[in-house]
Amino acid sequence: MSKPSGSTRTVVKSRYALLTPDGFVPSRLPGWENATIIIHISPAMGAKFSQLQVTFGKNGSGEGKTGALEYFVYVLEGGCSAKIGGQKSNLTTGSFVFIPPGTDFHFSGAEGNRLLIFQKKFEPLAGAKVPRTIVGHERDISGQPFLGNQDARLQVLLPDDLAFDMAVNIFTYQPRATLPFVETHIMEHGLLMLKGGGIYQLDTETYPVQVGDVIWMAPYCPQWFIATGKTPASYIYYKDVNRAPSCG
Ligand code: UGY
Ligand code: MN
Repeated sequence: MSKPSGSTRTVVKSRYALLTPDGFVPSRLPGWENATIIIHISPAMGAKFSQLQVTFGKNGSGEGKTGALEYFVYVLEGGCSAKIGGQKSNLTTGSFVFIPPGTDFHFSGAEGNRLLIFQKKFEPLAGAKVPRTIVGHERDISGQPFLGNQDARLQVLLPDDLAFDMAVNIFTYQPRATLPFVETHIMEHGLLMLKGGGIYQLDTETYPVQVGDVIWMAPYCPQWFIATGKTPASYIYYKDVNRAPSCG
């Protein structure tokens, strides 16, 4: 008799993970009230950053201080009010906020509104100022052809400035467009599929991916993507950038 086992597309390996919504289990976090929090990626799996998804319930809110961390908050769905270091903003789907270390924050949203948050320990750069709070919207950032490919476009949400040690980009692929080569690099990634679907190659394996799926790629995890649906595919992803490797 074959051994009984549950069914999921989730795979967790030492150098990458594909996490699918069927397996998500909520956590409660201090400072967040009436909100369901899924911790997608964290140092517990070997990453050097965290990726979280927040879904507000009725009168949902979240507040705290970033401390040694920097946060990148992206509005996945719905409106949201933010107060960052005393500055108030109204956010809509596609808005984003970069919150520097040592900054007070407060978010509130209507029931069902969703946020994606990347958190990383900020590594200062000698001689450079600590980046300030940024509030922006993806619609104001044009997609540039990736390595000359008009069908694979990258929106770079944070400034290309050495003072920043994280990048967050949205990559949009027309049907059949691909990453041009199998990338293998020191930077790690946290990724959420926003639209469409495709096949992700992680190390030597390939996996079908769809909206809501999460991928963690450790440094040097070979990676490649092809959009396989009839409509464009897009994903938002985090990347650590602009700092020399630590040599012990
Ligand atoms: O920025 C990147 O490394 C990006 N091209 N990687 C990816 O989409 N997996
Ligand atoms: Mn990459």
